[in-house]
Amino acid sequence: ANKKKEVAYSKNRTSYTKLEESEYFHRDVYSFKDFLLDENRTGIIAEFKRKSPSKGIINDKVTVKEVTTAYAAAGASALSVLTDKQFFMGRKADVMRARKLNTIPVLRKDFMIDEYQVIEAKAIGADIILLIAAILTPAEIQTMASLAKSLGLNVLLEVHNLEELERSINPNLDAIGVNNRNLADFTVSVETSFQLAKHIPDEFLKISESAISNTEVIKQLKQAGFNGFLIGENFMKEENPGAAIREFVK
Ligand code: IGP
Repeated sequence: ANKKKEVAYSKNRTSYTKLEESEYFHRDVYSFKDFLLDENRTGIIAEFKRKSPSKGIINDKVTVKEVTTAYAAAGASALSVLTDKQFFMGRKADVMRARKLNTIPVLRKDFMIDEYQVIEAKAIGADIILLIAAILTPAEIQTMASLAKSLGLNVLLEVHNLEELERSINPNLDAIGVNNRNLADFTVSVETSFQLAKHIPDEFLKISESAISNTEVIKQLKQAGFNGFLIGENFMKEENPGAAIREFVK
């Protein structure tokens, strides 16, 4: 068994070293906070998402280049790019491309379950990682968040309810995202954000995620203390997501 462990370790070591050789691994990441609180930006974290489990194909005709550069030009504070292949038709190459073409923070959107993926996120050019409370233990969140911080990455913790929030919160997190989509049945309600807002301590950035489709809701979310608004489908469902965000923020 020891031998096996050793082999696994040296295998990991080799692949970690590969990641550390990436041109992006040693870059300084953008501060999520600086871009979210920048008065000249919108607070919108605009998502590139081809497909989702709830909607199926949303848009597989557009390119990372045309969409992310249009999002950034329209004043998005950050980009969210899916790297999960199975459910979202995402790729790690999409994050690399978004990184190369833009000068705002990029969130690697995926189901992160181990430290390798955190190091990988840095290596592909991400600035922010997502940790989902519903699929991680508090200890895993703690370990992955502190590794992310040691690499200079920003950490966004996603919660769906008060119980997840209370058990998962720790000082290595930068932002707390309230997901308005119930992962068990895919139903959505922005009420989730309004209910949880007051329970998020002030030292964390507050993000509302999913099912945001008009600027009136954003106004109300801002009043409730939210700094960021993660929006995917509302833009991606259009033939031209760049035109959609321009119209949205006009
Ligand atoms: C965006 P919407 O409803 O605007 O497309 O939602 C984003 O919040 C959603 O894609 C999301 C997600 C996730 C996807 C939130 N948390 C976790 C994958 C994994």
